Amino acid sequence: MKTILSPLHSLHWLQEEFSLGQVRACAEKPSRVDMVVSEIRARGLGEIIAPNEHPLKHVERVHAADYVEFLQNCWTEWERLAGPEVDAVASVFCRPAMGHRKPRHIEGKLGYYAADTAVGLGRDSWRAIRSSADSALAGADCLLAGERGVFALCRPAGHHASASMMAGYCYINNVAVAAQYLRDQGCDRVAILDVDYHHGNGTQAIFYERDDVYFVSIHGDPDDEYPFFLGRADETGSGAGAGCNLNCPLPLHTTAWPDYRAALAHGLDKITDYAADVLVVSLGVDTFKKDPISSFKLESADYTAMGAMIEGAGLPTLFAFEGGYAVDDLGVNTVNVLDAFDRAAHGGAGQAG
Ligand code: OKP
Ligand code: ZN
Repeated sequence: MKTILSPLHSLHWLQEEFSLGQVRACAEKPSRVDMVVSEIRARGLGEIIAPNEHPLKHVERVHAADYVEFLQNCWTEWERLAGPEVDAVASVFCRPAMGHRKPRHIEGKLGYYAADTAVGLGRDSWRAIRSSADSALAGADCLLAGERGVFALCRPAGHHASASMMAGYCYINNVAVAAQYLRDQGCDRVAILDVDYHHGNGTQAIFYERDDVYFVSIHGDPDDEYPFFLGRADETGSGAGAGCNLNCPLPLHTTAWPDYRAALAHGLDKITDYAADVLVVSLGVDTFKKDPISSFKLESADYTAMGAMIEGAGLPTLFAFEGGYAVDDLGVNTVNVLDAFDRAAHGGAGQAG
């Protein structure tokens, strides 16, 4: 399987995040990608190529133009105010009781577009953000060219970002952009499977009222876990999208492979019933037992089983990287999914590369 990766990802690195009342080192860092790259090379998964730049109009099919403009220009306005050393981070937030008028001041604009403090923008963050979306789009191009499976090693991640909102390390929703692009290029029905530990609230919100994109997310129960405000089982879609959203919240601390596997089998059955043309997977491996910010109990070998199960859906599949913060095990767990998919797709033989 081919991997799409932009070297520009490392331009985005927020050193600190605010959690439980304290500033601490950010779990989301460039070395996450380095670990995955080493494992791809060590296992000979396939070639790693940089994405070509795609027109921003594809991003604007799912994100509001004013939001995309904000992501591009935030730093220039922020630097004038806060200087060149400090990342732009929101410290006020636009709650429903305040209406939703966009202010002129950059501090206010940050609060208008951000859902939390885990989405700072540094000097060159935009270049990394755009390159991450380009990786997803280039991955979609591979499916359109007839490839069975492809891996977009996206960083930053995307699944918490919605049309006009950045949240939880996510700015552009890479998977949503790719899914919309696949629709625009002629795929009639797209399924998205989100196996990241956190609910894909952004992806859900973008497609909630649509029946041309079916969304499944398996995640820590949002009653007890980020993103807290979306991801319940009773959120099933609305309007034309009624019945096209499936949330499988699972309990924190006790969820290991047998329960996870049952939820995944159910989600894949629903995707099969939906009769999608293509599958896009939000591939987060923060379900791992040693993940520092998560509470599921998956083992490294479980990711091999996961990859084979996903292949069993029989669909052209774009994997896009999301979370996973147990850095030492990140490469093995991620490549276990991809390599198992490849082996199942090729009838037991790994692809040379
Ligand atoms: C991104 B992805 C911590 C608050 C949560 C944000 C987590 C974002 C996870 N007290 N911080 O889905 O892996
Ligand atoms: Zn996550």
